[in-house]
Amino acid sequence: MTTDTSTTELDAVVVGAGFSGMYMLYRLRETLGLSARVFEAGDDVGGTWYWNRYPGARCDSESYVYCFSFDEELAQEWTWSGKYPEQPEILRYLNHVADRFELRSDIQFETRVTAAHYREDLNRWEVETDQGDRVLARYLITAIGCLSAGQIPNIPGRESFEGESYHTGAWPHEGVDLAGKRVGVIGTGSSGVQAIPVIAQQAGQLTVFQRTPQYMIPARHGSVTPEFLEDVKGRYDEIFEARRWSQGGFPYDPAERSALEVDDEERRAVYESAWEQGGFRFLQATFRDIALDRRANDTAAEFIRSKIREIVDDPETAEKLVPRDHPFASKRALIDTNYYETYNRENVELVDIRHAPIEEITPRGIRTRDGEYELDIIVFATGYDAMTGPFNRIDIRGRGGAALKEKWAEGPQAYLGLSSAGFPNMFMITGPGSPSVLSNMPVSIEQHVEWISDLVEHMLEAGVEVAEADADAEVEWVDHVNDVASKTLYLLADSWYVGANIPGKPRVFMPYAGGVGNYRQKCDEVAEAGYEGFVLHSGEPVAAG
Ligand code: N01
Repeated sequence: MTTDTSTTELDAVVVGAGFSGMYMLYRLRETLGLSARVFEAGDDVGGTWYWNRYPGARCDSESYVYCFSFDEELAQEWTWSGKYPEQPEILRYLNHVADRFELRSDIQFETRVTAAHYREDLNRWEVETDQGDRVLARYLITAIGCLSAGQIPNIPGRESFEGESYHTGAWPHEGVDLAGKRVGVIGTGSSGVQAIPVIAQQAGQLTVFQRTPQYMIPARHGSVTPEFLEDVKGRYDEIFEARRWSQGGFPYDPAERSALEVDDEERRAVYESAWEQGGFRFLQATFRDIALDRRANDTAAEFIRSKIREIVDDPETAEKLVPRDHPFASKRALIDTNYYETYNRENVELVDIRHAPIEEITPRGIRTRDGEYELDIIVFATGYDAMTGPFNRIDIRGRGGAALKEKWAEGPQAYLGLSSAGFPNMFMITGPGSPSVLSNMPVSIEQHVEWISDLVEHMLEAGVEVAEADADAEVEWVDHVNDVASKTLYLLADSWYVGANIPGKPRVFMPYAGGVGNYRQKCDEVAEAGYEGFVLHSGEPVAAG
């Protein structure tokens, strides 16, 4: 890249206008008084919640905790209508945030960042977009999400299909008319299990192509009462503080007992109660060792298997739905509404593609080893090239022109998931090696935005030009991330956490499983020790060329 007269100079470029990019902009502008521009590919704010408009899309975190906490008035004035926030409501919330803090004036929409090269001669990032923008900025902050690079499997014949096809993460904004149609859904992860029960109600016939049966916990979705909202709003300080220091970013009382220290009757009663309450409590507030000890996990898994057999009328279909090949929650725990019940409908068929794999997509539908299924619409609920995929879509180059994609070819390398050695002044919100996707996202996002903002403030006050992760500190952190993961059950599943869903992706566990509270403490200690593990350069640019 070269610098010419049309180059804009700014303090910071932020990539993405979801939860993280919006709050980062607010901090850069309002707290630090810096000039910043956010580049956003969509034509409005919202990130994940702008793109994911598939039927049934909503968040698995309860609404009263799936929100910002940085502004008390914002927290008090917003009223959620449901126990879980539905996609349109989250999008309304994020639009409200954009309006309230007048963020749009510094967000450039319909603009995708294509390249960001670090100019060592200037100590600046040179950022290019698909709209021809060229910006020089001191700080480059990625707010690109962990699950924004959609993945459609390369099934032979895909282009030949004569019907309509959609990925859940790029759902048409005007909606899709499913009435009376023969719809096929490939994929039964979080997106699929939310979409399937709703599609079943709308479509003429629904065929679900399932590769791996999953464990699901009922959401018990419903509306929230004014009394409930009044109660939580009155306790928001306490709730938000509990979120910050928790394992997963939820204010639930952590479980203290082992699943193995109680008898069968008591254990079942604990699971029944959590099953009735619904949601992530089943994982986080029943027994402390479900995610850590295989025998403890087996008790939860067996409980869920028994529920599947109770709910699903046809024993053969129930057995196809029963997960056996991985521990509960070693893939992302799934929260559902009438998922298993949906298979009792006359218009729904479950196809086990582990047993009879998809061989091709034909002009008329999907052909598995056992036969052809004729379809009008195919829905790809097939997930994402998670965590590293969004980075790989941008040509990011650091010192010496080194490409981030190449540095991460064997797995992401980042100190605290915030910064990667050789990429000075580039900060990643919820980058790999941080709790991110294992947590209630707004909690992790706020922690990162505030930590980055504090670091930038420190740099400005101390006359530090460049902050960069130290290579040794990075290696140590990545080793720690791997070590913590090895003590969990996550490595026992083929999940997107380990990149197993992307052919050729190295098998590396990408998020940090040590918990939101422990991680926050580590980040705070690093800051208090003068940003230990970072190299801080002062003064003039360090190199020319
Ligand atoms: O994607 P996934 P997702 N042939 O990767 C199957 C977040 N999220 O979009 O398990 C056939 O989980 C794949 O099968 P298998 C959340 O963090 C949150 O559903 O790999 N099938 C699987 O069934 C979540 O974890 C919310 O064997 C193929 C499915 O497609 C993450 O986003 C809502 C296949 C993909 O599941 C991703 O969820 C939605 C192939 N070639 C998403 N390739 C909420 O908070 C993949 N599959 C509610």
